[in-house]
Amino acid sequence: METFVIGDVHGCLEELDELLALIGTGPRLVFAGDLMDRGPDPVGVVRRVRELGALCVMGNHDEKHVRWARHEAKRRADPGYRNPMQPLPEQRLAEHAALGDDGVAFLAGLPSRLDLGDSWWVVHGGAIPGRPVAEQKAAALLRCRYLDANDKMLSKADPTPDARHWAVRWAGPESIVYGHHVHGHEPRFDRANGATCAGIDTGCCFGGRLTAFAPRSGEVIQVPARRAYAELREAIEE
Ligand SMILES: [Mn+2]
Repeated sequence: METFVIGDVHGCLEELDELLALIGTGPRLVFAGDLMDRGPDPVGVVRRVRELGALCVMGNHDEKHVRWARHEAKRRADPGYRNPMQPLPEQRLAEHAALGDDGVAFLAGLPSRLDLGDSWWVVHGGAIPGRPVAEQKAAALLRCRYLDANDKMLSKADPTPDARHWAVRWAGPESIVYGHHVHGHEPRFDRANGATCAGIDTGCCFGGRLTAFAPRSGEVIQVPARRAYAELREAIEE
């Protein structure tokens, strides 16, 4: 069976439905995470992914809602407890409420990595070179963008002059499909030692495209965004 991995949907339900129609009902579907935030209907996207029975890895935005729910539950149980997170903007708070306990539980159950077989893995963010994907920490799998000159993960979104994107440094043995980082409107492929990194966040919520990629055949299917729902500049900091 062919597998299509779908990049960061970020609430773009109309574009997702258009993409699903192009893929058809045959292939297995795997989502690269970040279903939530930015686009117009994140809760509808979560509902759609669940209806499809599709696999999905956890994105940093999905994880943020899970973390928020845990802190708020503690605060409800103990009025003296202070939620240490930066307050969610009003719109995201409303979307969080609309997710409900059930939606939050679904997001909380998402794995940080998925093994597709044939030495292909799916993660949301990235991986640190020199360590098997199965042994990577969740912090890297969900959030990695740039590495310093010693291949240490940089926590700052703004790269230092010697920073490299992790996929440029990845030399396998596994091949990895990832989202999280918008390289442009086309998927980006970095290849070394027979391993491939396929970056498939093509910025739909920023007015780019929503991308599906089939690792086995290399097929790419894309749908253009109906409009830009968020600004890329502000998003880099998240
Ligand atoms: Mn992300």
